[in-house]
Amino acid sequence: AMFHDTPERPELYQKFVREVPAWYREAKFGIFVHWGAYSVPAWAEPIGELGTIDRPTWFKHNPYAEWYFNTIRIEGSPAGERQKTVYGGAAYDDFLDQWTASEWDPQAMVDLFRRVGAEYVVPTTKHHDGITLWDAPGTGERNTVARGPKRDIVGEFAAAAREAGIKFGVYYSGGLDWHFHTDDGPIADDDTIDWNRPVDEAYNEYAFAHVKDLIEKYSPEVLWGDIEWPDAGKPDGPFSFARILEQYYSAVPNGVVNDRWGLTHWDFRTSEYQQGRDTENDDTMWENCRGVGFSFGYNQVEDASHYFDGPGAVRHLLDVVSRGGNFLLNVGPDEAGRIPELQLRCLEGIAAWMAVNREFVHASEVLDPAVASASDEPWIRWVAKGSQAVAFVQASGDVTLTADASKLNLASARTADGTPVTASAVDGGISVAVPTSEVAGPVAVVFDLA
Ligand code: FUL
Repeated sequence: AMFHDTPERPELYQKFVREVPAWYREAKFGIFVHWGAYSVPAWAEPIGELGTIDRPTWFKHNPYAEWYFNTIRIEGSPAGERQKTVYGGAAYDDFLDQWTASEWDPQAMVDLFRRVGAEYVVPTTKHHDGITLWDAPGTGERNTVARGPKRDIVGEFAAAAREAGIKFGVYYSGGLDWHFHTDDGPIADDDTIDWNRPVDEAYNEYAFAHVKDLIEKYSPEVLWGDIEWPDAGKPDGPFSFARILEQYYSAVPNGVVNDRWGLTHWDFRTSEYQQGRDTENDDTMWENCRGVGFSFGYNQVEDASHYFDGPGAVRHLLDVVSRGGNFLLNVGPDEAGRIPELQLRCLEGIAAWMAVNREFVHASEVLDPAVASASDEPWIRWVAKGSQAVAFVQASGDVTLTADASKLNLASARTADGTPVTASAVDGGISVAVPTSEVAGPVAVVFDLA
């Protein structure tokens, strides 16, 4: 395989470059889960998508509910005001004890994700608040086994994923840990010195022990790091990230690693909402992530106007897949472990669509642009699946597809269930009579390649 990554990896990490395992390239769709003490207040201002808001405004009015512990410490922030009026200015860690997980059924949750069409699930194991969702070494009582839920949430997710037959990954925030290092105040802008992240040897050994433990206990197929790896762990040494990678790939040969471990190693790049979208053009595999709304952690302020509905989420998935990426859609459960109504409605919409169309998403590939191309009016995205070209069309009636009619077998045109579709060559493409679909969302029009 050819790798033309920008940027160039340091020498120490070059030996880890390898072909991305097929299961991950073919997966196309995964579910992210952000669940934490922040799911108790579950509060943020839904101001918009990451990458579309100026940074000081972003931090002070942060739409990410999982950033609550940071946002409440920003002078004059509405979240800070709310923490005073609703919770009497109580310490953030009180939310750990109020987090019950009382209704959480991990198997039912993961079975739903499987039905939605996800091939992998990636729960947070430690977010920026530093609370671990398993009994992590060195955390004392500040984890979900000793306090709050009193459960090994990571272990229960791993077991449920294996039972459901989908892959299991772990999100781990190595870059930010506001418990380990909070003295310098909150992050209020990008120039808050490198986000005050802990970089020293002691923190590195602490984080190293965590990731080592996650690998040994749960053999995750995805290592999804966030923000950075502590600087002290980047050069070679007994607690370096290189040692973690050696351990990881020998324990989990088909595992994959994302690109948020600083300038070290990655199997795939990441974009988030509108941020980092230039990585989507790399020659490397990439994955876009976002919430159903504007937050990863559950935000009770959001309503239907902020959320994807089922067809909206499906179109986002197809847009990503048609360009060669995977889509990691986040779910934010409430403190009891239920999926809030509007998120559930979105997931059920995706599940209904997938029941008809999944075979054209899973293991599909980017279609040669000489065959056909996408459009927004009407909304059309293409993929290749084996010897077929598939147009996903969000419209019904006579629609013109931008395509080279000589490269497709027009007589073969059909819907997902095999019903014939009338197709004829016209100026600039192919005119097709798209039937009304029984499920909400784009209709698949399938052609054999000529
Ligand atoms: C970001 C984090 O800051 C967000 O809270 C979220 O976890 C997202 C997936 O990554 O960098």
